[in-house]
Amino acid sequence: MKYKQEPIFPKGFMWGASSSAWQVEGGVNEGGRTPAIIDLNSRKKAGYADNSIAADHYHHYKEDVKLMAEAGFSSYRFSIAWPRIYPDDSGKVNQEGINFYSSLINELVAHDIEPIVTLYHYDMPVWVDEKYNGWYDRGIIEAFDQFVRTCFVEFGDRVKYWHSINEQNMQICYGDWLGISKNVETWFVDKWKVNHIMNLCHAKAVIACHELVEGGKIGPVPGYVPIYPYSCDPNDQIAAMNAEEMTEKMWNDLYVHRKYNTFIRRYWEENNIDPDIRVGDMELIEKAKIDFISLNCYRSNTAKYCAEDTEEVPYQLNKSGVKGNLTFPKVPGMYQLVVNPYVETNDWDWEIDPVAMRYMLRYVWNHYQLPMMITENGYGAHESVSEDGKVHDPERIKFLRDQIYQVGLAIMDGCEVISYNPWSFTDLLSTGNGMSKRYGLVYINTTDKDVLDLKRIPKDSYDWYSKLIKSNGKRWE
Ligand code: BGP
Repeated sequence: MKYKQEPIFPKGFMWGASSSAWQVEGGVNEGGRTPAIIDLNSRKKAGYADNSIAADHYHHYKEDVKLMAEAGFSSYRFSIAWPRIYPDDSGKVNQEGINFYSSLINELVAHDIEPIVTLYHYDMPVWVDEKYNGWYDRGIIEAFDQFVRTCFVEFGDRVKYWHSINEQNMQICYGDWLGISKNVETWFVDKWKVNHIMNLCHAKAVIACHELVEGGKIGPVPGYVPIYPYSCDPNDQIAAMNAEEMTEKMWNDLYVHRKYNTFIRRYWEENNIDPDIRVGDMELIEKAKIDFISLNCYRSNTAKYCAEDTEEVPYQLNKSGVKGNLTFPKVPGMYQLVVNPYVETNDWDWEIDPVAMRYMLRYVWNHYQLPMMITENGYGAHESVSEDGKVHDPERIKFLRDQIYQVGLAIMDGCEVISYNPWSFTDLLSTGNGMSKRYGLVYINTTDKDVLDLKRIPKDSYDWYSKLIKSNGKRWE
């Protein structure tokens, strides 16, 4: 539908940006923090910088919050590093870790910025990984519960918006890349047990939040990639639905309806998969009623029919940042992903598709009727400082303008969206590309090879975004 007026964002809409602890903080050996499984991810997988310094937010958080405030932020979505709170197996809380986050939260509150906190964004303490074999052993459920309860008690007086687990679906779909699978060979079966344990952790967090945080609200953060059928061939439509089920819908159904949907149960039966659901598990999940759904959305995908006798092809993400290095998966009998001729792509072959944002919000609203926030959305690029000492990022401005406009249209369509937090506030480590793939509204002067002065340089997109949000979504120029 075309509206007679520009989109109107509701009063009180929260505008901010997003980060995660291991990607932004640095200071990995400071304040009593011990190693996390993700610490070496970037260097190990592709030779980029690790997170020992990252954007050094650990030492610059006051300066960073000041920049957020100057831009007019009303929210900031970040995560708490589990190994800063429980650095070892002793069961003793690390006061220095509590102090760090408490101080960051105070700083935000003092500047009228709503803290939106994610409890788990890939940084499982190594001691938990060693003791419980990561997410494979049910022992992790109690350890996770202890961690989240501590966070609710320590920060719940000031933090009212919480997230359980970041992109559980992506961690399961890309277990190897995100460091949670222990054995690639058996992951096809193992992942459903791991996923079930994660669901139990999510459920515990939801229940504990409602118990311990007065007025606290909590939701999941699925990584969402809207999927279109390649054509009006009915088989392509079914393929798109299959892809949707296997990469995102079954998770969202579980969070909202608090039971596994029939599609995934039939899939397990057909493939002789036992997700190890024990007595009492589903009762626990049933109690975990979420308050909203947060969505990380960067791109869209397109699915096509894939015959049973097709040879299976695994998904290979483009890790080089040179266009043309992504291999779409083929899942025989289910779906294959293909190039969408209607959309552009970035250097990592990610589709640039603003309409997907409106489509996703409409889809999720239609299915679940829960308030939504955008917790990630952004434009990753190779960037450097220009001769004039500034960072000009017109492509990011275009990307954000187009995407936010579609958020506005979805709101006009009747969707309840409460907050928009693009990835990322400052440049920070990319999951697979270190500092080579930058997303920030603020440039961080450092590179994968050399640690420079870490100066904060607001990019052109920072100024543009600031004007837009100070007008509550009215100034688009
Ligand atoms: C999301 C993750 C973030 C972030 C982002 C961008 O899936 O939640 O942690 O990294 O993707 O991805 P990348 O850094 O690989 O470009």
